[in-house]
Amino acid sequence: MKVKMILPALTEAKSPFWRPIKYSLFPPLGLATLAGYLDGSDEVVIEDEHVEALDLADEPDLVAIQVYITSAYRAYQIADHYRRKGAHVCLGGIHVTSLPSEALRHADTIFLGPGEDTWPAFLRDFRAGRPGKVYQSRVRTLIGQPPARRDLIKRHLYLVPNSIVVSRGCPHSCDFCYKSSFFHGGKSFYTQGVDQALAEIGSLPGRHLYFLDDHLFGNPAFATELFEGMRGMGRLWQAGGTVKSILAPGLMEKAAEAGLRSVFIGFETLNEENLREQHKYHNLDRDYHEAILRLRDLGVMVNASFVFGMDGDDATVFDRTVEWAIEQGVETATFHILTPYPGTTLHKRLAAQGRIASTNWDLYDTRHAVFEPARMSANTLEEGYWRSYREFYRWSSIVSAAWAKQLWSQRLRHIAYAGGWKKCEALWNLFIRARQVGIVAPLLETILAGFGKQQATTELGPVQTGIRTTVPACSAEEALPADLVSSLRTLTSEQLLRRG
Ligand code: B12
Ligand code: SF4
Repeated sequence: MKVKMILPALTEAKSPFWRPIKYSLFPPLGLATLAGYLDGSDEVVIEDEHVEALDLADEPDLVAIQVYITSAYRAYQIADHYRRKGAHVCLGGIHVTSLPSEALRHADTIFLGPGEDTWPAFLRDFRAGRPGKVYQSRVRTLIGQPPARRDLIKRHLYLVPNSIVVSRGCPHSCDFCYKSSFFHGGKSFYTQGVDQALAEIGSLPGRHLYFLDDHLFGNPAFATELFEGMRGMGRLWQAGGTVKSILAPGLMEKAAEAGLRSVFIGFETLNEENLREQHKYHNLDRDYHEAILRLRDLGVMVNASFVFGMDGDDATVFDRTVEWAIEQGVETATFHILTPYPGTTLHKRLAAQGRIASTNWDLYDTRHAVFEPARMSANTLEEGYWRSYREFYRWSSIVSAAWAKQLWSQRLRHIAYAGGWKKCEALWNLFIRARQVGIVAPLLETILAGFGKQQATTELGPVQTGIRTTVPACSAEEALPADLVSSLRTLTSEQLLRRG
């Protein structure tokens, strides 16, 4: 059987003029995971429109398309095309799960929720000549799943080919998050077995890994065992977590020892009223400042994530948030406009209040105000969002934030991180258009490894002291080039993760 798997791209990712690096970061891991369930005799290809032109002239028997909200229209166009050609078209992913009736108009079969149980069930039915119309995931487990078909991924087209997911979902339920709607009907947080996860990590080439888990630290027992197993593997990695998990005693120390280099943290807002409104209770009464200092002491960088437009926000929120992040010496920040994804609690609330202003899914990219904010206009929200990025990444802000640190080495490193990111966006664009991203990646990896050795030295002392006390200020010159490269890798891959 000829099977074609497609990750369609949103328009911005295909621009002939400007291609943000974020679309060339991670391969389509979800599709590679599903490909693991196909037979050895099946002929399968994965095409990711973010990094390559689709071959629409082929004649597959079965087409599987992953649909995100911002690529939904393109996904439907491709689906219609293949249905006209007589292929059996399957649509799945987050947007399909949110709006099944919309997706059904363009598919022979749709899949709701994660695909580990439904996709193999469908394949059996399809081969038996009786494919169903709708498959709803109910059995949620990663134990014993076949390995993802990473051999189908064109690694050279990605800057971070080693993305990995060892858990699914999250133990929390914030109103704006896709989690509750996507995992509806079954478990909403579960992990692989530790041995299975370590085996997958061990199978990945190079040193750098990016955990795309919603909350890698969400199950502390699992995380602790995983980090203990990773110690000594020589990996350098990045992940996402909550303020609560960062403050949890002992966990970050183990993560840092295992090679953690940066964490994406959902601070979301500095306003308690907002946290309550969004049911983000795990951030309430947490000392954000302490979390940042804790990571700094461990030599782990912070990518602070903020959401603007919650009901407690007025037009002053932007400057206050940016100032706070600068004062805290945060290396990088990711800002988002609150976006009511269909299926979320937030969407239900705003719809009931008649405040949804647009259902053009292309605008649901966290850069547009698609609802009516409570205490400012939509224009003010969008302008404030863009201003926040400009202000945070001004040279004067970068220098001020760097000065929140005590040592010259830390300050210079900070300047290299933030400055490098801004300067190198244009450079990355060139690499992408020349299809050279993969050539750069191993080079970065090599230099990153150099930085890793230096980091390992700091770990000889008490973990808590980290870079702050064990890297002398005069070693800054040595640290800079590798740091800069490390930061490029970190920043580019972190900037727009999750709601970015
Ligand atoms: C990595 C990532 C990215 C990467 C790359 C994505 C990629 N290559 O797949 C980058 C940085 C490019 C990115 C960009 C964006 N992202 Co993003 N991203 C993620 C992240 C963190 C992980 C995705 C992942 O790999 N998951 C792990 C794999 C194994 O699972 P999976 O892909 O979901 O696949 C499983 C199921 O969905 C299902 N499935 C999927 N497709 C199909 C198809 C069939 C036929 C079947 C049977 C099953 C099936 O089966 C798979 C196995 O279980 C998610 C958060 C999350 N946890 O999902 C956000 C997330 C998907 N991103 C999101 C958003 C908003 C964006 C952006 C709009 C951000 C922006 N402002 O630009 C862009 C636009 C993306 C686009 N092309 O349209 C939202 C999506 C919201 C929505 N309702 O669609 C999420 C959920 C973050 C959030 N919490 O809000 N993203
Ligand atoms: S926003 Fe983060 S903490 Fe909240 S439910 Fe989603 S993944 Fe979990």
